[in-house]
Amino acid sequence: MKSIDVTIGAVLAILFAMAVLADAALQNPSFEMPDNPEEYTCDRAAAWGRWGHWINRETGWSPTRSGNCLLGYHHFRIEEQDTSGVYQDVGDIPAGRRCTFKVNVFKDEGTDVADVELRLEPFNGGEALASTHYDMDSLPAGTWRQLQVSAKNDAEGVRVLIILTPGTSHERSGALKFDDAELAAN
Ligand SMILES: [Ca+2]
Repeated sequence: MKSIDVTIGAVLAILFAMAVLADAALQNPSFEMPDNPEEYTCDRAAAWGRWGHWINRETGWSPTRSGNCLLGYHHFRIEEQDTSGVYQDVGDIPAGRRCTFKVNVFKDEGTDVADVELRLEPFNGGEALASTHYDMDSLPAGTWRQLQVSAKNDAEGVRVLIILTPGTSHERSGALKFDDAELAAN
């Protein structure tokens, strides 16, 4: 009987490990860690790539959703037409999993960003697997709202992206805050 107990214990341990794996690990999902560990106020978040303008890790903006830091899109400062964004590659997801990427956004009153896109791409980038678009009318001001996008990955791993398109007028207003990203793969 003892060996059966051991076997059952081993099976339970494996099932537990599989349940943990179902929650794929995004690194630095709350943007608490600076890219440069010796510079607390570093405006790049560790483990996240970025492009474009004024999408910065902020250590002094409030409210955060958790911790002390968030990702701030300084829309009111942007003069260019092109997008800004951040992304992260997650390698340890077997092909064929249903991947769901979520992040929380907080819209400041009067923000006129043209589009917030959550996107999934293959690991290391490529043609989008799925995109979800949010315009400003769909986001309430002054409160946190969770955004999400889902797709099955055709090959191992996935890339998650947040993509921001500035407003069409030359006078851009407001800002967006992002915090508490998560990725599940089932
Ligand atoms: Ca945070």
